[in-house]
Amino acid sequence: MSGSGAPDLDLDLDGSGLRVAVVAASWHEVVMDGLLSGALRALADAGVTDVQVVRVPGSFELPVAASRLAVGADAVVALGVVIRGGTPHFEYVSSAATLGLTEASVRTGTPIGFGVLTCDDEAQALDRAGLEGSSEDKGAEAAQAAVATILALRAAAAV
Ligand code: DLZ
Repeated sequence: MSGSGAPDLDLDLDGSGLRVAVVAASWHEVVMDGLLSGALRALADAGVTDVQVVRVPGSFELPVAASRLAVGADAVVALGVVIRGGTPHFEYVSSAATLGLTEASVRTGTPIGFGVLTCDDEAQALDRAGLEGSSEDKGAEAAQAAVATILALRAAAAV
């Protein structure tokens, strides 16, 4: 999956007054630092001032934390990095995070921005982490997606 075709969500986002929770895993520290910084920068750029950051051990723990936080927040941003190793663990952790976050979002009705990188190696993850030299900023994109979705739902009077 490539980043080409991604929309410019940051142009007109007005997230003032929103409560946003950011749940971030802790594996792969340098990449996570980039994702978290990108998400916080994007939220600040959108005028979101009520931001709660919760760190969990790994990406497997993201869904339960996002699910709880979704109850008291307008939107949630979930951040993690899963890097393929030599065992099937990658598939289990990646799909648990993906399916769990989808389920949490649909069940609670709270948008959850998906900022979980699933990469073959660390170089791929660094290239998407919003760090100096990265070509993509997936933490920022996930935050913008979460804010854009709750704003779209509010504009449609769906929430
Ligand atoms: C165990 C594990 C492994 C092997 N790799 C990663 C990873 O690349 N990224 C990540 O976020 N978490 C990893 N974990 C930890 C699991 O997500 C989880 O924290 C543990 O299995 C404990 O429940």
